[in-house]
Amino acid sequence: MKKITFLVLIMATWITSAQETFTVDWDQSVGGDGTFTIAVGDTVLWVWANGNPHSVTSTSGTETFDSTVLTGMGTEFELIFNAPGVTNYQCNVHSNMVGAITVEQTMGVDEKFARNVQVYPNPMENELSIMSLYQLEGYEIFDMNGKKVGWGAGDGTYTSLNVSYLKAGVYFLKATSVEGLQTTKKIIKK
Ligand SMILES: [Cu+2]
Repeated sequence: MKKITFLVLIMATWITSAQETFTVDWDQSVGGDGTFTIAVGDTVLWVWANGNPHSVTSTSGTETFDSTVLTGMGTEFELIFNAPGVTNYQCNVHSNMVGAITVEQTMGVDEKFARNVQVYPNPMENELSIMSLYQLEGYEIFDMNGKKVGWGAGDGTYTSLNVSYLKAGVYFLKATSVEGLQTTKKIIKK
């Protein structure tokens, strides 16, 4: 009986530690990229990143929520996603601030990192943006032959880089999180 209790405790601890909180800087620069994939039990925390009025309002899907329109830099709206499914949401003030939260039953941390690194525009011209749900430590760019042709430090969850020096072609961008998680995305220079 004691052994079983102990096991249940370990399981409970493990499940708890797998749950994470992700912070989204919520302002007009988000554009259409407030889109993430998380696991059941994870929390999304939207933080007003400028002094304009914003809302976090569901429009369709699994969950229904509305922060109402709030004003004030640093204002927070937090939600725990406990059901698998997809929920679309928007800011009721700025029609370009939209996103979707996909909630999976279970997801390993490596997969969660990989699925939440977005690079755009792709194909790119002179600038490339990397958006990540995790804080980025840095990035590296490799050409088709595996030669490293660019690298730099990450800038939190939103990193913007100048890629004007790259010739037209196919490249691979390797992103590394502060925790050491890595993922590689194919990028194309026009
Ligand atoms: Cu807004």
